[in-house]
Amino acid sequence: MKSVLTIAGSDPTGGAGLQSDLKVFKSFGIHGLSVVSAVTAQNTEGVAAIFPVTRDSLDKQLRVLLSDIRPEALKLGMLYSAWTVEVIAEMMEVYSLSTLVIDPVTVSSSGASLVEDGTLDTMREKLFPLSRAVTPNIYEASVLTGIMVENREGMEEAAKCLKEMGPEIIIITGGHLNDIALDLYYDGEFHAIEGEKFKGEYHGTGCAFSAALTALLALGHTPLESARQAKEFVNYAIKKAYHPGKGMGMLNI
Ligand code: PXL
Repeated sequence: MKSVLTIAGSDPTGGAGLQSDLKVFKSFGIHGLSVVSAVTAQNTEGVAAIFPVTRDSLDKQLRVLLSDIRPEALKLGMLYSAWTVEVIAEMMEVYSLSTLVIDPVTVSSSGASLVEDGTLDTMREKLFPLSRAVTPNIYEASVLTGIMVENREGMEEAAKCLKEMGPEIIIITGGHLNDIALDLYYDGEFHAIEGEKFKGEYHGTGCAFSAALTALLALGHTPLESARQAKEFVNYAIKKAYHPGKGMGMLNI
């Protein structure tokens, strides 16, 4: 069985973060490895607090794990602190890791900031050039590029700008666009991945998309095929979503 590693925050609701990533990996028949970057205190109504791990903790978690198991692919979710980027870049080199998928998490669906100042800049500079894919939503694409992404033209402009930062492919997920449901895939050529438009906010859709993409790449699918299947996976999970708490719905993974 292939192994895939997520470096992400802990979400006690199980709807996002490493808990969600592990469920997604399992759905694709992949053994999930997880290293915690930060612990959040949250429920379905919102994020109450974030407790980043120490640099020593992240470093040790990774070294001990990677000296034993070699993951087929690596997914980055909420990193929180800027120094996490340096630790991860070093580990990629020391353990010759490839197939890096970056979900450049900035805010939670409930609106809480999930990064410290400077983390995204460092990530763009040090990790984008090493990455196979970066999967921002329209807000994250706007923050990373300074281009206000509100429609297809904006997505195209931002995708080109992001690709110049080094990743092999960019997928801008358009779930938050006003009236269309469009993910834009760009590898030098554009491919529109269209889908159904769902009403309401579902917790962890970005995490699930990116985790599914990582699993599919690890299984050897082409990036475009992986992106298409990952979108179908998330759409199905949204259709079957449920409400275990008072707030946002949970994807059915
Ligand atoms: O959906 C982004 C996200 C990622 N990681 C963690 C989160 C969230 C959103 O709340 O809590 C740990």
